[in-house]
Amino acid sequence: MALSVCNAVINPSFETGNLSPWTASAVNVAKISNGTSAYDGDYYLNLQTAYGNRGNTISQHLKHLTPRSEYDFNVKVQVPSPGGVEYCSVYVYMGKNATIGKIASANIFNFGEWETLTGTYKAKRPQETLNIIAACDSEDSSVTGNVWIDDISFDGPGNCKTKSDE
Ligand SMILES: [Ca+2]
Repeated sequence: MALSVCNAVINPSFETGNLSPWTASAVNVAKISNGTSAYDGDYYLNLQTAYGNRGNTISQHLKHLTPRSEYDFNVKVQVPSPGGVEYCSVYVYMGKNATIGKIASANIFNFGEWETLTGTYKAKRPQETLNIIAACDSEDSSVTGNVWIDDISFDGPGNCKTKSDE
């Protein structure tokens, strides 16, 4: 039997209209928005970055991963408008150590268009935590930015999640 490839992320495009089962690093910084601006479907995540050019993070505990298998990561990101920031960055990593667990990163200098961020990751355990952190850079440390996120995939072999897991 051929192994099927499936997305280990639940609510990958925010089409439930809620953040769950994603969690955010701070209260009220991760808002699900509805509109024609979405890259995929009707909803996307509007993640507000933190003061002082620092980041905010969304995380999801992935299940049913196949250790030692290669996974392909994809996410669509957009900085909708400058709003006083020079650029924003998105950094994706697995687990608690952002250096060891790095999957992908990008600086975003263009505003108002979706960009694709991709990476690969070799699973280490059946369950790992995916983290996506967004930060924006401004000379004014009182400025926060906004990064939109949509259509997240972490595709790998086998052990696809079943409906009962959602
Ligand atoms: Ca969506």
